Amino acid sequence: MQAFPKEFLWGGATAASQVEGGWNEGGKGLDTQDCRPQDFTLTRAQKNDWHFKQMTSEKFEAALRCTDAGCYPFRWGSDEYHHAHEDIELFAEMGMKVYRLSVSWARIYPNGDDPEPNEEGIRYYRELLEDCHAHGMKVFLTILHYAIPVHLVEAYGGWKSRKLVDFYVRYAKTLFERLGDLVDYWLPFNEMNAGRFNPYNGLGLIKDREENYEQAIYQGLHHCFLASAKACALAHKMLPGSKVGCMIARFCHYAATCSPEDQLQMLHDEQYTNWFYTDVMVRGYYPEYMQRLFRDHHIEIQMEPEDDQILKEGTVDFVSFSYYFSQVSTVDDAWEKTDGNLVVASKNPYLKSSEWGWQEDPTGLRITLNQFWDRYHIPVFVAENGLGATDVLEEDGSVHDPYRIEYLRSHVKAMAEALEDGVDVFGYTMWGIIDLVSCGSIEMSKRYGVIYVDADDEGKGTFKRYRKDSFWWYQHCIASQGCDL
Ligand code: BGP
Repeated sequence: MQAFPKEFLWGGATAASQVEGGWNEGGKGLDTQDCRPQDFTLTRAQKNDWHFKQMTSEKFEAALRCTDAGCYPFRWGSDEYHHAHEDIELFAEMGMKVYRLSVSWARIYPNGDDPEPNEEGIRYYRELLEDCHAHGMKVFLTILHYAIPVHLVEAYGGWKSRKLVDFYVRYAKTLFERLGDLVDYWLPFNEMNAGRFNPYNGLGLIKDREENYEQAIYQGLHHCFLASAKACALAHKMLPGSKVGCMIARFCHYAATCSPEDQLQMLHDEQYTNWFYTDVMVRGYYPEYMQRLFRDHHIEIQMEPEDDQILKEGTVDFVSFSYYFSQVSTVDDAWEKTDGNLVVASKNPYLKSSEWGWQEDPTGLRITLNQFWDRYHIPVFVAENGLGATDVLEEDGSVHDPYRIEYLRSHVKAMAEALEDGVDVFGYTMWGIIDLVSCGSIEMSKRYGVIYVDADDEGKGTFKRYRKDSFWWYQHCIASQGCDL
């Protein structure tokens, strides 16, 4: 197989809320992820039930009152807050070229709207990023990966308030000023389309508090687009030559049949769940097809006269996405369903599914890469890809995870094919390079890492790190430039 280019960025990805822990240390404020509870008595099926995962004001207010870690797994994560140096050393041992991580907004601005940043938080990230560089790794920094300071939800109602744009820009500016010399790639928002498929994670919206939920979602998204564009323009101004990207959770769709209705459904699914978001951030304006959707759903986004210009001036340098599975588009409501990344997906009989029902499809990654490149012709980055599975830590400290190796191998091969197809894909950060709390199912036992963390769903354990078999596989993959898989 053709080698990946020498400068290809092999790496791993995490998010502060899922890996860091230290929820009430170093001056950190409480954020929206710290407030998502788990019920440890539920079965897996119950935990994954959509209704259980939905945030309600009752749950949210209970979380605000809870002053210990309680039943809130994001409050302890994988305790990277106390293991950062050790983790960086393990990443470097693997030969990783880049670490994708996020900053916790509430660690820098505990309430989100504070006039001054929290110096202790800045110090924590400076040391962490310096450590990456000392180990020869580049830094890919996500400015906002879901966790919003709770005060912004309580006082302003989350992203539906335009005030958040200014608070976010102040936060981003602080990062550019104080960490700018240590960051190689910037990502203003993780999975922009989450605002639509998971409005609590993406926008800090709580459904039962909204009179018109759909309206609040698109208004909130508009503010996120503005914030992203402003951050992008500001980074380019403050840090000349800086690279700023956008990201979505990629939902790869296949029409269930060749009936024109299913084909049209596929077109709409692609537009509404994927392209809308990248079209705005790459091209700098709202695509025409969304006007139809807004009209049909009586959505009126409040925009200011300067907004067109803001979007136009804040377009990105590269496009990135998370990719885990593909799904089927159909007009048949009775079509069999399965789980997907915070969504319910239609089942594809040609694919096998993970333990959590996500349909594994490496070819979909090749298709996705081709589609992004064809559509935008700007560099493409695979910001997340990986397999959540149950792993077993053996007595001798080993973890045998051939299923993960197989998943990663097939997806790296698909990426190699896309390179051959002519796609300018410049990096790959495997998701959950180290075990962390699952975003969707709020549990540790859905493990993604090539590094095992000895902690259970309730946060009990030593938090000691162990190399899984996939650790050695990835090390070899990187060393051989993806040639020997
Ligand atoms: C993406 C998120 C991540 C991550 C991943 C896996 O949507 O950006 O935060 O968690 O999905 O999802 P899960 O943890 O639900 O298995």
